Amino acid sequence: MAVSSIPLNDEAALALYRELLIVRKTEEQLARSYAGGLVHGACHTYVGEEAIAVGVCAHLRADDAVFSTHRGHGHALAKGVPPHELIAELYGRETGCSRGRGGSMHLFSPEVGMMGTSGIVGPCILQATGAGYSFKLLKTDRVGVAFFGDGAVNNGAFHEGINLATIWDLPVIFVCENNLYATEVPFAYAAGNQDVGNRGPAYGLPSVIVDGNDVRAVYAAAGEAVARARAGGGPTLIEGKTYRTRAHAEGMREGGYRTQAEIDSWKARDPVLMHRQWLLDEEVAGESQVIAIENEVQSLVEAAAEFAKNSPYPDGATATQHVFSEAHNA
Ligand SMILES: Cc1ncc(C[n+]2csc(CCOP(=O)(O)OP(=O)(O)O)c2C)c(N)n1
Ligand SMILES: [Mg+2]
Repeated sequence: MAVSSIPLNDEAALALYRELLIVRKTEEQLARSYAGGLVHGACHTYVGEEAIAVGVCAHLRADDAVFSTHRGHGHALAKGVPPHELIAELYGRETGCSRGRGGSMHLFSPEVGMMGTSGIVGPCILQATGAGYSFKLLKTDRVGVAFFGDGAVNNGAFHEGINLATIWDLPVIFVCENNLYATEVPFAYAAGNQDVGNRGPAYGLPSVIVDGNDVRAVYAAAGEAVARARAGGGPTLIEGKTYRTRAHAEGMREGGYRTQAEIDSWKARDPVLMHRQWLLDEEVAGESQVIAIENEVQSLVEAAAEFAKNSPYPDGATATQHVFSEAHNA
């Protein structure tokens, strides 16, 4: 999605709401589908964190490159993968964005600049740096974006990628989604410094901490970072403080490592509901207009799930196709 650049006008604010809903409703559909046995493989939902992908990707074009994580459905959707291609991929169908061969953690759609979700924590930081390097060599104004969790920031990839991007002034946005846990390990245990967005001065790049549940805050910070990168001003590190309100992955236990009170306190700051309330309070839209968007997105996602369910599985005889490039096979 590319709604516009800053400042946020009414049309863009409504477009952000629609995109938040697309991510939320698709994730809720996938959670139901997982429980119903339709999803093959793991399914890490992004519920509670939608404002980060939506606020960042609103500034991106199809020729910008996003590199993502194991929790990447929101990144793919916000970057422009349609819900029916995403759901079909998780159902293992030929109509999925990776032709049913990849599943949740191998979502690829180069046409819209979605350069992959990944089951490996960390490499997306280096891949985005590499994309930024090529964009700079090619003298374009394209940008590379890495989304990664708090679980990636004490990995060597973080240090190496951010340092290289800084010394070479690469057009890269590093977006840390700090949801306070890496699976069941609290960031409070894993890091001596509870902030990631204050590491910038140590590396020499601009860095900022934002409320990752506030789509307008993310939108503003990302708008500045993307504009700087396009203008040759180099990389930015953005930390969004957020929380996943579902289990680490569908089917996993919820209790034990975090309290219900903590989960509830974050649910009270739901990014979708917060933006909805802001639209109403600021009279950007009336209740009926907001409900119309909700109904439209609901129908879109239901139709996407239906499309996926009715799509064929790949033909077994084609198992070796679309795995390596055709040129490689020759
Ligand atoms: C290199 C590597 N080490 C360990 C794992 C196992 N693993 C899968 S998800 C995860 C936690 C990631 O936490 P974070 O980066 O904070 O993302 P979140 O799940 O919170 O969105 C780990 C350790 C992995 N996938 N890759
Ligand atoms: Mg985390």
